Amino acid sequence: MTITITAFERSPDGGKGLARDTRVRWALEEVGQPYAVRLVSFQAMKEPAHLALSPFGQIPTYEEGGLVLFETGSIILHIAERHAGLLPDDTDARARAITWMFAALSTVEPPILDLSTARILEGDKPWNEERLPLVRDRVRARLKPLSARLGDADWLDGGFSAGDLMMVHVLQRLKMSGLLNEFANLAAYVARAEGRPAYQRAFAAQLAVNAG
Ligand code: GTB
Repeated sequence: MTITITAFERSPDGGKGLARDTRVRWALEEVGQPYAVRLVSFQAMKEPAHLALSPFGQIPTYEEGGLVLFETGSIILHIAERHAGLLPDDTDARARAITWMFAALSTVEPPILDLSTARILEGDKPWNEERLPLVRDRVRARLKPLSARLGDADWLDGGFSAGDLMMVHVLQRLKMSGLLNEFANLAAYVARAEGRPAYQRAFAAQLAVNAG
């Protein structure tokens, strides 16, 4: 059955791979599933046809036969559960990998999003200079234990999993901030994941849409 995802017609990052369709493209590449992409404009995302797929008017969405999903956590879990390559066979190891997906989305990503908001949307506010260091410290408060847990391992729990995919895509958003480089093993972890052929294919596919 054909898989169709949606992505920005033109991503605000100009093809750095930070928009969330990249993590879904990456998951599909890891499991070797072909997919089609429907590009949507910011205006079309808020119109009824897209709102029927994504109640919040966001990308990415995922369609497969009669199934429609939104939320990258759900989409990637769906992909990982149906195709080999992103979750271990052992049930306990599988549960731990899924736990890392949730950790990425509900514990690590929120302060990183706060930092993006503080830098991009609130940069001109008179209180921003005072607030920014506090927001950066809240990101560090997540990176420090993550770095300690990863230690010198390649991946968070055994082999590469959907948990690593999600965590790496969340961490990539920190590159411009300099915070990732404060934790050498996390910077190396992100670079290691970016070296995966599946990531390279996903990155190139989104760049082909957004470059130029
Ligand atoms: N929780 C949802 C999920 O994980 O699927 C969040 C989805 C989401 O935030 N989608 C964004 C969106 O559609 C695009 S990815 N925004 C439009 C809207 O809400 O109206 C977020 C994103 C956008 C741009 C960059 N960038 O340019 O660097 C990075 C990330």
